[in-house]
Parts: sequence; structure tokens; C-alpha cells
Amino acid sequence: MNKDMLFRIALIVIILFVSGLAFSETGVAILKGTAPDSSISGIITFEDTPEGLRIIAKLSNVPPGKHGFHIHEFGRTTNGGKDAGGHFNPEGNSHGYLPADGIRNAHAGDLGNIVVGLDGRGTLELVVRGLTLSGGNYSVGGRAVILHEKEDDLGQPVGNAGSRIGVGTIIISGK
Ligand SMILES: [Cu+2]
Ligand SMILES: [Zn+2]
Repeated sequence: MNKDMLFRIALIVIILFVSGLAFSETGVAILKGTAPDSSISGIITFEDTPEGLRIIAKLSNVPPGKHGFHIHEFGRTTNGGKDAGGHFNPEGNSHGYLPADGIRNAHAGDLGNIVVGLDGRGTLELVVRGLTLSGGNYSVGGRAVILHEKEDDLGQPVGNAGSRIGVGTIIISGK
């Protein structure tokens, strides 16, 4: 291998490294119903952007109405979603609505509600300042998204949203 070849290889490695830094980190959670006979499903994508963490949720086969939607502390999906623990809340704040209240005045997992239509489908798109996929005090990678039976009415301590009807682990999928 001559010097010119080595130089070209080094250049390619540097370009790959720099372009890797430029791309934002992405993640995904595949949501499944917690009941054995449930047909609830969903795909939630995550992307780190300069404005915050972009979260896009697309659900299907969910009963119509509003359903509380949160990030819970642990990525475990077992035991009907209960093993995911409580709302992700590293600062010990009161329950709220993160996009409006901010990271100091809500749980870091308080994403509000998803509205599901008569066709069983619901979508939600948020850009949440403060959250990341990895790194820092508010990283959501490896935690879980939980879909609740009822509306999150912002009541204390966790929004009165009832049981956990859907759960999925947030997996970091790429840079
Ligand atoms: Cu929840
Ligand atoms: Zn909460």
C-alpha cells in the first residue's frame, strides 16, 4: 500500500466521522398492547434536533378517545407494563404537561394525551425541549413509552390515566 492510498483511506475515515457527528441521533419504540388478546399497536420515532427531542407517535387499533401517553422510567415491558415503573421524573417534580410546563415543572415523561379517532388511529407529534435520546440528565433511550386506558387530566400525582394498555421500549436506532 502506497502513501497516496493511505492518505485516501484516512480522508474517508475522517469524512465518515465528521458526517456521523452532524447527523442527529434517532430512536424508535414499537408499542404493543399489554393484554394477551390486544391488537393495539404503534410506532413511535425519536430524533434529537437543535430545538429538542422530536417525538412522532402513530397508533392503531386503540379504543377511540384521549389516552394518557408518557415516558416511564424503565424499559421493561413485562407484567402488563407495570415493570416500566413510574413516570420518568429525575427531579422529583409534580406531574404536568412537559411541552407547556417545561422540564422544571413537570415530570420529564409527561407527554400529555394522544387523541384516537373512531377508526382506532391516533397520531401525536411533539418537539420537547430538554429531552435527549442519550446523554445528560433527561435521556429517554432505554426507557419505555406507556399508553394509558384513560385521559391524562393533569391531576396529581400521575394524571388519573388508569391502567397501562400499551407499552414499548425506546431503542436508539442510529445516528
Ligand atoms: Cu404513564
Ligand atoms: Zn407524570
